[in-house]
Amino acid sequence: MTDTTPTPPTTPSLPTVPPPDVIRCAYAELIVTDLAAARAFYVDVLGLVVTHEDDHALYLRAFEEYLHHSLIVRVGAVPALSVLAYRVRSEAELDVAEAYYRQLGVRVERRPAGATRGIGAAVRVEDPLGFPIEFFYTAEHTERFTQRYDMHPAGALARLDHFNVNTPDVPAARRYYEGLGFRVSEDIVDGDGTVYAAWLFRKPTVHDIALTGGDGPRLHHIAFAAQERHQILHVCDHLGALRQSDVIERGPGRHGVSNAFYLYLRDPDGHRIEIYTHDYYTGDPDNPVIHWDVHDNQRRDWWGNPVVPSWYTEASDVLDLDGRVQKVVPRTDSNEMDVTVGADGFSYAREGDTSTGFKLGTQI
Ligand code: XXG
Ligand code: FE2
Repeated sequence: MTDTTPTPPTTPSLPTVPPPDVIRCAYAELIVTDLAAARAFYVDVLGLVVTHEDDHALYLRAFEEYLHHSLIVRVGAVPALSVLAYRVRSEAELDVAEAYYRQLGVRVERRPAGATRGIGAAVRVEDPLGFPIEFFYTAEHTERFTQRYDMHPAGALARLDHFNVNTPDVPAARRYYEGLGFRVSEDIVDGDGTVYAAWLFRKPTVHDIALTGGDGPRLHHIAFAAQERHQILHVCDHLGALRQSDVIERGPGRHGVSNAFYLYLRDPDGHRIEIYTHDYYTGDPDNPVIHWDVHDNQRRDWWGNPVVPSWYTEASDVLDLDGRVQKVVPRTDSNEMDVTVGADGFSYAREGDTSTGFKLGTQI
C-alpha cells in the first residue's frame, strides 16, 4: 500500500550535542561614526562608567557591574552592531559552544584572550538568525561601584538587562533560542497563530533576548536596568535641560509585556537604547508564560499610549564576522504595526472582551 501521509515541513534540526550553559547577556559592541558624539551621549548623559578609552573605542559599564565592560562603542564607517556577547558558566563551555555551532553548520571562530580588551578566550559565531554572537567566561574584573553613591548621577544605570533583535521568523528564532536553553516568559500573538514577538531568558528575569518580528537580522535595542523609576524620569529631565528631548523616542511609560517601567532613546547614530526597571522574577521551573493578543492596546504600553511608528520600523544593521553589513531578509508574516495601527489608535480591549479570542494577558 502506498503511504499517502503528507511529509511534515522540515525545520532545521537542532544539534544532538548539548548547548553551552549560558548565564546571561553580558555585553554588546556598537559601531558609531562619531566617537566624541557617542561619548557625550553614553558618558555625559547616560552616565555610564568608562573602564577604558582610546582614539577608537569606549569600554563602558554600569554602576553595579564588575566585569570590564557591558558596552563597547567603537568608531567605524557605518553605524552597526558588531557583536552580542553571552557569558557562559565556565571556560570549559567554550568547547561546548564550538561543538554546538559546528553541528549547526554556521561560521565559528575561536578568539584568543585579549582579542577583545578585558575579555578572555571566546567563541564567536554567525548564528542561524544572522547575528554575530560571542560566548566567553573569563573577563577582567573592575571595581563595582554599587555603593559609590558619591559618584552616581541622578539617572544612574545599574546593569545591562537585555538585547532585543529584529528577525523575520519569530517561531523559528524562538526554536533556535529554546534549543540554546533559553525559556520563553511572554509573547505577542494573534488568533490566527501569527507570532509577533517573544521574550526569552537565562537569568531569572523576563528576558536576556527579545525577538521582535521584522526585517532582519537587525538590532532593535540594548537595554540597561536602572534601580528606580525616578532615575528614568531624571534622564528625561536631563535631556530636556540640554534641549535634546528629540533623543527620546518612546516613553517614559510602563510596559504591558514585562511590567517594566521604560524609556527608549536614540544615540547620535540612531542605535536605540532602552532604560528599564522593575520587571519580575522568572526563575522557577514552572514560571507561567504570558500570551498577549496583538490587538490588546495595553500589551506594549500598560497605560495605552500608542507606539511611535519608528519604534516598529527602524533598527540597526548588523555586521558579519568579517565586519561586512549583513543582508536583511524581509518579514513575510504580517507586521505588528500594520495590524495594530487601528489598535494603537482606536481599538480598545477591555477585561472580559473575547472578540479577539483571547483572555487578556492569558497565562498558561
Ligand atoms: O523590554 C521590553 C521590550 O522588548 O523592549 C518591549 C519589554 C516589553 C516591551 S513591550 O513594548 O512589548 O511592552
Ligand atoms: Fe526592551
